[in-house]
Amino acid sequence: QAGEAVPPAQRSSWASFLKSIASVSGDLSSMTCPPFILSPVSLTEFPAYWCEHPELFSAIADQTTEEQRTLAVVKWFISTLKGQYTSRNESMGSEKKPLNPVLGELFYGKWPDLNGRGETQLLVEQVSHHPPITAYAIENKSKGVKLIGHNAQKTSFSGGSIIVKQIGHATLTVQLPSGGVAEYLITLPRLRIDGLWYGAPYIELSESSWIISKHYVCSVEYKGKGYFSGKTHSFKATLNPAPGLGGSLGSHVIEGTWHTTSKFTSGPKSGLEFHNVTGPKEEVTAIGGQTSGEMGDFETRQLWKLVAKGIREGDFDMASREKSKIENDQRQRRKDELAAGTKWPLKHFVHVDSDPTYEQLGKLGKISPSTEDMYVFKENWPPA
Ligand code: HCR
Repeated sequence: QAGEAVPPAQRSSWASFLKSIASVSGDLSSMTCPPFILSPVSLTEFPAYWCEHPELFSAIADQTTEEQRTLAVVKWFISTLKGQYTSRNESMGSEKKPLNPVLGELFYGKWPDLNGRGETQLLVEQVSHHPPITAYAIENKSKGVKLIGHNAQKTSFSGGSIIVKQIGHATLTVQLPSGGVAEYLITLPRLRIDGLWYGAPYIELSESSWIISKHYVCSVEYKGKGYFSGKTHSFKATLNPAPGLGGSLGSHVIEGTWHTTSKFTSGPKSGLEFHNVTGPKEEVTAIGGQTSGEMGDFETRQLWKLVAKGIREGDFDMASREKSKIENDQRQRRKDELAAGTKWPLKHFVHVDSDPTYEQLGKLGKISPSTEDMYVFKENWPPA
């Protein structure tokens, strides 16, 4: 039944929200939603999902051949999808609308060194507000593995679902014992948000994404219920040596469901398990980014503290009052900058119009668009 999962008092505002998304497409982030669908977590915290399995991230550095390293990158990538796309359903009952970060919002975190895997650090900065763009750097310095990326979303409405095209990409680099660096270009899947009619949104992934290095081209195709395996959250990863590199590099096909397990279905390891995320995950520890170790006013959990408290405790008047204070402060800052002819300075990233790694590796997978902008990490954190 329509609105079944919506608290009765919020059904009419949910219906108006659905009507408005059908007509306003592009950016959902600033739309007003009924309280039941609000999440107390800002989008700047989402890049932490890339490292819910820090041991898989660090294991990339422990591989000795290109083939093993590529398989380790694909295994880490597939293992991040459960957190990225289903964790709000698990923790909050359905997909929710995250807090819309302000320009310059920051989030710092880490995963500790356990069992010799080394510490992994996370840094996130909101580098644009309109449209919302989030840049991140995740690094395990002792292992020499680093992920730099940014993401934005373009939304549209089709057949009762919200379609989210992810814009942006990530590059994973690994320092090799030989002194060289292996680079992997990672592109992002398309999302379909279903279940809106009932007020219980959830995500299914569609189309494909790529992981490309100069040795391997891996496409990951996503399908939901009723396609290749008939199961929700299905994927099929096909790894082939880059053009001209056949020889000693093997091809592999891996199939399964990204929120549970998968196995090799073709190639030398056929029949063996590939990934398994049915066990526990490891949440990031948020840390203060200031030299004193404290959180500054622009750090996510400090900035949104009272709004998040209001949402968690059901005090939506407080949440909305505190949110308006943040928004008014932002409006004033933009006005002042305009009057002074200045621009908000990014703290950790520099925007550039094109990314040579994306262009060169992207050609191997024939990905589109053929060029994308990027946010170069200034490598200025943590302070020495
Ligand atoms: C689309 C989405 C905001 C963006 C979120 C992204 C794409 C952000 C980057 C992460 O790496 C992966 C990721 C996961 C989320 O699933 C995705 C969010 C899901 C919903 C949210 C919309 C802006 C909110 C729509 C409101 C609905 C729930 C009614």
